[in-house]
Amino acid sequence: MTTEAGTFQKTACILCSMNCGIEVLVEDRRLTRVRGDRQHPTSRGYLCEKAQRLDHYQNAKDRLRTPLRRRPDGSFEAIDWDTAIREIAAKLMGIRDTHGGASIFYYGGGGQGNHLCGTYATATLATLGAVYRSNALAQEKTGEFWVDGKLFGRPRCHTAPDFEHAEVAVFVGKNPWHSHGFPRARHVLKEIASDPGRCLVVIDPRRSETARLAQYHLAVHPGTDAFCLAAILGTLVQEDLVDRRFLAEHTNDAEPVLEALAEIPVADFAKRCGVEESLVREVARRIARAKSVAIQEDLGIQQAPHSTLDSWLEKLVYLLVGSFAKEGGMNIHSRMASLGGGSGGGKRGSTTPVTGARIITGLVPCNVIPDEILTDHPQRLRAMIVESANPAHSLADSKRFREAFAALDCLVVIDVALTETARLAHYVLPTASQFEKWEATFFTLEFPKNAFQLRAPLLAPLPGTLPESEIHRRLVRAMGALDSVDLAPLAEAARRSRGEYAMAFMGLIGTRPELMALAPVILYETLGPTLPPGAEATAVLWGIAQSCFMAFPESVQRAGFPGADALFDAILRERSGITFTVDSYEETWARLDTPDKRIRLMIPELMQELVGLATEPMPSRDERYPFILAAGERRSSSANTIFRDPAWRKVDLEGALRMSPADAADLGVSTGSVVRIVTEGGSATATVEVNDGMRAGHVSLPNGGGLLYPDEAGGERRHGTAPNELTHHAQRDWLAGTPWHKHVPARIERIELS
Ligand SMILES: Nc1nc2c(c(=O)[nH]1)N[C@H]1C(S)=C(S)[C@@H](COP(=O)(O)OP(=O)(O)OC[C@H]3O[C@@H](n4cnc5c(=O)[nH]c(N)nc54)[C@H](O)[C@@H]3O)O[C@H]1N2
Ligand SMILES: Nc1nc2c(c(=O)[nH]1)N[C@H]1C(S)=C(S)[C@@H](COP(=O)(O)OP(=O)(O)OC[C@H]3O[C@@H](n4cnc5c(=O)[nH]c(N)nc54)[C@H](O)[C@@H]3O)O[C@H]1N2
Ligand code: SF4
Ligand SMILES: [Mo]
Repeated sequence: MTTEAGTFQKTACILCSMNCGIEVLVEDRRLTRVRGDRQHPTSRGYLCEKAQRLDHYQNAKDRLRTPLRRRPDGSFEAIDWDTAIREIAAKLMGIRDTHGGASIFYYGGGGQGNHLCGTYATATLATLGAVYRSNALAQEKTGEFWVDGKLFGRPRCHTAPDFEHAEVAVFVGKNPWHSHGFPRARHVLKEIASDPGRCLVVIDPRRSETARLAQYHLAVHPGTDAFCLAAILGTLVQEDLVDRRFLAEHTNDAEPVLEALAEIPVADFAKRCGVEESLVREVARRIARAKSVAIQEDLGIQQAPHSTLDSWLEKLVYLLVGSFAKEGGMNIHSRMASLGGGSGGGKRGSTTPVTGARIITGLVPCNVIPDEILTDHPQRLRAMIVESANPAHSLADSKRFREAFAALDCLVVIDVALTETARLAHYVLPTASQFEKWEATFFTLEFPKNAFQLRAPLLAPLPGTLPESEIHRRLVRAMGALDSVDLAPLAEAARRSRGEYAMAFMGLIGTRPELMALAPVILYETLGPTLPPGAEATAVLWGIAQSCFMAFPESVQRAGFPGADALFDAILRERSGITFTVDSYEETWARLDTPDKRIRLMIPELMQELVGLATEPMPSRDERYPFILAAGERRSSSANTIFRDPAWRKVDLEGALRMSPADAADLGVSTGSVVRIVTEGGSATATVEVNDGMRAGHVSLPNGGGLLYPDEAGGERRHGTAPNELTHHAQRDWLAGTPWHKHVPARIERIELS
């Protein structure tokens, strides 16, 4: 759209999983104006304040402009692309040939705004025979995915909360006012809060921005959600508020679950979690009375003790009242492509080779990665490719990750910036930014309408950088994976017609099924040239459109696409994105993946933990660490590590440690005081903010702080506190291995300024 000021181009915000549609004015390679795109199918013009700051990502001072190679003394030297690709290919093939492809680990594959790199990486991994991979999901969502798998048949039976229509909306360890997590979050929250017939329930130790809007705020003691959720469930069962008809018609194994819940000592559990029993009961009754309830859990429980158990209990709340497969409730959504990890085609067990940790949705638990490296076990990991992630900063226990990375024979990092992880690499490959290439995410998590947006580049790649699709193509070629394959007939078929191409492609895979794992590169090289100039990287979406259509034919047809090619054409054409599936609420039943299409209410692996709550000893007060630190809160001034330039922040410039007025008085500190935080994992300094939303004994640091950034004087400086200098890799869930970032025992020491 053109205005007097110039041309606005459509793309999306890359700062959180909502990927709100935006229109951007680009002037002299700067993103000078950003506004919401009203035509975007889910955000419909909605934005939060952070999107205005996207130029700090695009034009950061520490953008990489050339491949780098580490010298023996640890410094970097610039090398050209051909050298980089040749050397990396040779090095990784050498490791593969000596130790096997399983010793090469892949971490990342996309952040909040970019998932195409992970798609192309599968070809590189297949060539190397790599089988183990992970990403940030394995330090937050894998426990929940595992529970979905138990209840609904498969982890990919992931549910969407229908807050737009829910009578009661419940947030457990989730602060959507800042973190979003569903479309147009602030509008929807305000709408519910202002409607006397509806209500918001928030379970959070902190009076968060969402809790301030809520009718019911259950301010639990940190880490006691299992007691709170069990008390709500106990009330539902003991006051006979469950939907017996729903349970009889749609679930198996309800009896043992109901029996266990009938035994929950509600009063004791309410006391244990620090919430009035009457409030717990009132909330349970309100939920039971509602026509519909939708619930969202997030990091406040996923990164705290009992996290996988909490996910089960959270889901039991809506299942016991039958708020499933209906408007305003929980429904199983479609997807454009899966978010979990595949393998590179090699064989992989269900546990990791060194520590035997459970692999969920193909992802190795992040907390065990150092243990899989720092050992003399013959199957240890020896090389790593890190792409679009900053694990040396974002995973628990940065110190241990630095040790582990130093022990690798080869670490390759593909990023836009010189991150904390890139600094430890043997090779760093600079990639074009998300506004300089075709991009998309597979955060397709909505129901009953689900949307997907393919974004076109707003500007040309920064000189010296390449899109990841081209990086992986070059790596695969350098490793010779396609040397024996004649792709000319495929390219020829693509020039003739899409139909002939499909036949030729299937023919090739039919005779050589092992080539399926290289499909992204094959599509890029053969279908790519027939697409708009420079859009080769979108060729992989032709394959993805085929599998999406095969998985959800009727839903895609209801969205107006008679076949996969019509879907692909619309993806390529529509700059604001498309609604690719349309469903009725009944569809949720069809998506259940249990043999009898019934929900399996009982999860035997978690039953003992549930029953054990009643006799769990009270945590003894550890005088060394009297506080619980939530390390990584989402604020208006946090955006993972996507913004590295500290100048993007308007408030909370150094990422304050929030603390209750009572604790501040005890410690003799006030807003602006500098303190030392000491934990089992390490120590760090922070600036205090006295905040009346905090409970006594609970302190909170923002997510994403402590990044190094160039300063005016030509040096660099660390801004804020890096939360994972304080976390410890051993503090994790026994089942899913997810970390307890939100529950770090800590001591706060006043720093006397001399
Ligand atoms: N502004 C902003 N938004 C973001 C991001 C960002 O960096 N900045 N990151 C995005 C990403 S990657 C994610 S995963 C989401 C995460 O989104 P959220 O999970 O909503 O974010 P957090 O603030 O980490 O944690 C949510 C809440 O958990 C509470 N909490 C702490 N301990 C406990 C506890 O023991 N029990 C309970 N019940 N609650 C507890 C905290 O007080 C906090 O209010 O946000 C996304 N959105
Ligand atoms: N203590 C503590 N730790 C946490 C959390 C917490 O709450 N507390 N939150 C956790 C959560 S939920 C998450 S999701 C993780 C997030 O942590 P990570 O998964 O490490 O990811 P991001 O911080 O989102 O960083 C994304 C990386 O991608 C790079 N990048 C940006 N654009 C591109 C591109 O186009 N291509 C490539 N190749 N790279 C690009 C950025 O420079 C950055 O290095 O952090 C986790 N860490
Ligand atoms: S909610 Fe805010 S940060 Fe998230 S995508 Fe939308 S504008 Fe960006
Ligand atoms: Mo996340």
